[in-house]
Amino acid sequence: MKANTETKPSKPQPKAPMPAKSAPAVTSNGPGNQVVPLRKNPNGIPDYRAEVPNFHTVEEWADGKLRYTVTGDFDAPVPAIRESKYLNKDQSLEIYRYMLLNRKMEQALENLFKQQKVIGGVYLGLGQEGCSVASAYALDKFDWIAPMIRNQGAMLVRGFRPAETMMQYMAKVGAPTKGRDSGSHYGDIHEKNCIAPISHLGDSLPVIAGCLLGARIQGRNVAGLAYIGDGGQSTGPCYEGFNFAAVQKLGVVLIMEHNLWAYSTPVELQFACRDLADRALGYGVPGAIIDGTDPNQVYDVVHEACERGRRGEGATLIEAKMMRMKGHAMHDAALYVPKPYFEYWKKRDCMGRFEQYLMGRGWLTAKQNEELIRSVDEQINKDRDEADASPFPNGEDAAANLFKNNAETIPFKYGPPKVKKVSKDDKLGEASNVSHYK
Ligand SMILES: Cc1ncc(C[n+]2csc(CCOP(=O)(O)OP(=O)(O)O)c2C)c(N)n1
Ligand SMILES: [Mg+2]
Repeated sequence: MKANTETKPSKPQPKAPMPAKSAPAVTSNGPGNQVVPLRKNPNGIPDYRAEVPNFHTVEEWADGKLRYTVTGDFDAPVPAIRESKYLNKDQSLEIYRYMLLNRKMEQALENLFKQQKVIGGVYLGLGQEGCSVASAYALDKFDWIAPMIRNQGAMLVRGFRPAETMMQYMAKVGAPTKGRDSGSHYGDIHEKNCIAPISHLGDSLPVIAGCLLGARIQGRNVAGLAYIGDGGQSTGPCYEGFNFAAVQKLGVVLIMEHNLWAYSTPVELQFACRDLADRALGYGVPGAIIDGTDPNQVYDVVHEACERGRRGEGATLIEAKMMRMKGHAMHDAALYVPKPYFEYWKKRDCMGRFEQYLMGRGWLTAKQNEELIRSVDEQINKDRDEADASPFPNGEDAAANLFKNNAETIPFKYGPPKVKKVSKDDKLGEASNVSHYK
């Protein structure tokens, strides 16, 4: 497709196209899967992808109206996904099952929305399931997670049942917030170490950094997986929170989910650097670029980043490139997204690619796959019926349990604080009272 050369000069110009690199000529997923050599981007950031797409969104003004067109090679062959260095057969199949559960739960949510049984909007992670699931799968029980709206798969891995998520969207009494909040605004700080997202983009970064600092004060370095979109990464709180984690060498693993759109804003109008992972240089932490539709890449890179975090070696910034395959939420038909994008990314759908990989390795037969899909369908139907049958909360309970009882002590998760006592007579005064939490 041709670039629009008449873009208004007053508008931001599209970034210089990435060097056109043809995709490696490998399409097999069988044993002896290809080893695509690891690339580095021009700033030296490792790029684990098997291909580097070279497309761009271009603004076009016609009859006083703005619309987007695209440039680039949309017909590039689809490369096979990478082998995982760590995942065995059972783990890979478990990830695949969670991905199926994620996709089918969202299909059920979409239907519930259309039946007007959902209170508020529904935000879908279609196309991003592999990233959500495989990244959360790299966490240990004692680690933390700060999900965003499209990470319902991560919540499943963390232990929320599909019925709980559906009840949450339907504001039912059985929901994690017992019908007091809707949508994705739920978490669990007691068992699942999951920070509830709020609407304000970026604000979970200072919170997860604080959690990890708390853990360190209690004598333990843990990993904390946080997600932010290509839009949300531009916010002040995202910078402040992640910078703090970088400075304190906290194990925050930040996945920037680069899905090409922030609501209706294309990434070309969102940030001026070539790759979001380049931001790692500014923060002073290791960075990596991964294909968000390849669960093996996602798992391996997040796993290694979490291990670093647990060793007390600090934060990591990972950019996962993929595509938001629906509108921002159910109310948004995404008509502003040029069609070639959908066609290109549909061919790279994480579900199909992972299914093919598992079959190619002989880890999943067609019959086992059918059985797996049937069992996931069954579970989703059962959970949906449970959610549907759950009552709405009683009006008189609306204010119950909204605030923490001040007299209640919050138990330490990892042990009593290990802090140095500083003598009042210390000549250095305030400065020496500052513990640097190393
Ligand atoms: C601080 C802040 N600014 C604006 C918004 C409104 N808003 C909600 S979602 C969204 C787009 C988010 O895009 P992105 O971060 O790329 O995530 P995606 O939806 O693509 O997953 C915007 C602008 C918000 N919630 N918070
Ligand atoms: Mg986005």
